[in-house]
Amino acid sequence: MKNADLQSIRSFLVKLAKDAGEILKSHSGKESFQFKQSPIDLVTRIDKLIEKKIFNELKVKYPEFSFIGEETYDKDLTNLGVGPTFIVDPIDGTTNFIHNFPFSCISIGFTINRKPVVGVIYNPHLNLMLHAVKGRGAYLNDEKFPPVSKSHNNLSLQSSLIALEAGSTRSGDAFDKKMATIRNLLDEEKGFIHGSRSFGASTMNLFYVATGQLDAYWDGGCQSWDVCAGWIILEETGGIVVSGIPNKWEVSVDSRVYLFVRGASERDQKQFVIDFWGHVSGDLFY
Ligand code: LIP
Repeated sequence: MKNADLQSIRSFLVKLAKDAGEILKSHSGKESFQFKQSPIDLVTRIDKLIEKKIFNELKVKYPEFSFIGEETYDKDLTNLGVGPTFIVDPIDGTTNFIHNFPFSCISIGFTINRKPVVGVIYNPHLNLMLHAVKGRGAYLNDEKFPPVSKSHNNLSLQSSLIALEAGSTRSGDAFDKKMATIRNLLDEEKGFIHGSRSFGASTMNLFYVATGQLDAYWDGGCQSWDVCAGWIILEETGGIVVSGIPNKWEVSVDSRVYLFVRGASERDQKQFVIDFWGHVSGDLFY
C-alpha cells in the first residue's frame, strides 16, 4: 500500500476518533457497567455503541479491510491475518471512563502483514490527538513530536520511571508472576527503579513513553487493541517494542505481553531491555 494511502487512512481515522471522543466525553462518569470475563473486566453500553459506530463507518469507507474490535472479539473466531486490518479499542481505560478519571481514549490502529502502520489515539478530556504513519513521524495535535531527550540521565533501569499495570487478570500464575516482577523492579536490593506509574490505560502509558516522560511500559494480559495504535506512535518517536517475556526480541501485536521502551541510543535501549528482563519472574501465559 502506498504511503499516500496510509496518510489518507490516518486522516479518516483522526476524524472518526474525534467524533467518537465527543460521545466518550459526554458520557464519562455517567454510565453503569457490566462484567466481562471477571468483576474487574468492565464494559458499558458506550464501549459497544462507539465500537459499532466506528465499525459501521469503516465498513462503508474501507469495505475490503478486516476489523478487530474489543467488544466484538471472539477468542475462538477472531484472528489477526496478514491483510489490512483495523484494530479498535472503543474506550481504552474503561474503568477510568466509569470513574470519570480523565485517562480514557479512543484507540484505532491499522496493521498490514500483522505490523502496526497507522495509529490514532484521542483523549477528549485532555484534548490530546496523537497520530502516526509508519515512516512519517508521530504527531500530537498536528505538531510533530520533538525528539525524546532527557538531560538528567541516559536510559538505564536503575534511574527509570516505568508504567506497570495490575491489569484485569487478577488471579492465577500469570498474576503471581506479574506481581513478583513488579516487586523485583521496585525492590531496593534488586531493580530499585525510581518509580512506577499506573494510568489504567495502555494508550496513556504509551503516550508518556512516546514523549519520554516515562522510560518504559511493561504489561501482560492486555490485547492488540490496547497497544496497536500506541505501538506505531511510539516507534515513530524512536521507541522500541520487544516481548515482556525474556529473550524474545521479536514480538507480535497480539502476543499479550510487551515491553515498550522510549527513544534513546540503540545501545542504551538494548542494555535496558536486558536489565529489565533480568527482573521478570518467568513466562507469563494468558
Ligand atoms: C485496559 C488497558 C490497561 C491494561 C488492562 C486493560 P480497557 O484496557 O488499557 O492498561 O493494563 O489490561 O486491557 O479494558 O480499559 O480497554
